[in-house]
Amino acid sequence: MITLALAGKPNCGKSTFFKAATLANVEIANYPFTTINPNFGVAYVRTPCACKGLNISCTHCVDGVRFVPVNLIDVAGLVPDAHKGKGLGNQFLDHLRQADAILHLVDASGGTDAEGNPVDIGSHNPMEDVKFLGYEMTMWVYGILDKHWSRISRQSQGKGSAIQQGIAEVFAGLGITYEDIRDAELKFKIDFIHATMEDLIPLCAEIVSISKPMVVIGNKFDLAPEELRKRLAEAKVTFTSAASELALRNAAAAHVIKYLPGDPEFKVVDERSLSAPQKAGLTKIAGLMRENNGTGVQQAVNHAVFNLLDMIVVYPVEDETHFSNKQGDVLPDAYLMKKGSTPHDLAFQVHTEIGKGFLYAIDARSKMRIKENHILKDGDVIKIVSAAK
Ligand SMILES: Nc1nc2c(ncn2[C@@H]2O[C@H](COP(=O)(O)OP(=O)(O)OP(=O)(O)O)[C@@H](O)[C@H]2O)c(=O)[nH]1
Ligand SMILES: [Mg+2]
Repeated sequence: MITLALAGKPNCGKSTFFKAATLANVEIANYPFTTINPNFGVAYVRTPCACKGLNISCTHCVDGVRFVPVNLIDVAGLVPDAHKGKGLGNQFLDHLRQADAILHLVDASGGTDAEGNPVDIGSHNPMEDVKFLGYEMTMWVYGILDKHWSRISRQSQGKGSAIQQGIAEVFAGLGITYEDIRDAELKFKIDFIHATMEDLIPLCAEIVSISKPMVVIGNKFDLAPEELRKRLAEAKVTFTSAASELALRNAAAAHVIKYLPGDPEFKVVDERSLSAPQKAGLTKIAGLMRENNGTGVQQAVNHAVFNLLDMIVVYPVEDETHFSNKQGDVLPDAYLMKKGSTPHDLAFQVHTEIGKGFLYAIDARSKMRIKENHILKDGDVIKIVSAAK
């Protein structure tokens, strides 16, 4: 399953975002380093369910909206110079090893200083926070490489290719390959035989950018002064109000409103049941959603999965006539797959044995047999025919 991680300075709203996206009960507070141990949970990407276009009814979506699970991790806050031991240091960045992409939250309201302490709204420039995480992650990778460097150089016996191989092995867990290291060598003109650790910093930055695609999100949009919104928007930062999303999800769970994560608006179920403060709170959130086309939380998760990670949603079925499994359950599974995946890749994702025994696939919409190397499209409903039972 895809894993996304929330990272950023303390107090920018990571745990609030996490709680809104997963409805897990985690601690949220207006001071830095509330979270120390990471929180792990399940969030969802939102996609139109394939049943919509097929005119069939399915029990795995809500009014044609399908939610596909992804893992979400909320880690401790990181401050500038964490790699030198500031704040809690950067040890916990190890929790990001398993993340496929990172949602970097900044406090768009300018109400959190460089160390994560609450300050007056607008008194800190969040643009300063946009760049630092990439640098701290680079220095985290650098620290890992530093630990292995003398062994790698010693064992390479002066052979550049052995050094590249050694570095690739250290970062294999991050999905880094020998070719990635060779490309970086050419790109940054690194002489591995004579390189000092300093010379390897651009390589470390490259390892971060290959292995951890990142999107910057301006949270606390609800409090953000116009000027800061403008500056962040110019830097292509998208906005969220995690606190608003959390309020909406709680209100929806209590049946006070009708709202699906990612909806641009919500509907109050019964106006008369609301207290005056509830009404005022919801009115404020409604205004904010009109400005931002929603609270931004679901949009951020979707952006990470569909744009940063280039995923599509594919539905494997066993019975192509009824778009179901053998028990008649319609569209029982929705899989996130990398763009460019083939039916054979899907077969492996369903089960290794199904993949090994793969014979051919059928496009359930057209009922046509499709080639093994056919490229799957978002929303495809596919029957795999495999020699495996
Ligand atoms: N107004 C507003 N407040 C928010 C929003 N998101 C979070 N907060 C508040 O910001 C404070 C910090 O929130 P947390 O979610 O604990 O922040 P964090 O990034 O997890 O902090 P650490 O665990 O200390 O790193 C809390 O008082 C939240 O209620 C938001 O979108 N709008
Ligand atoms: Mg936290």
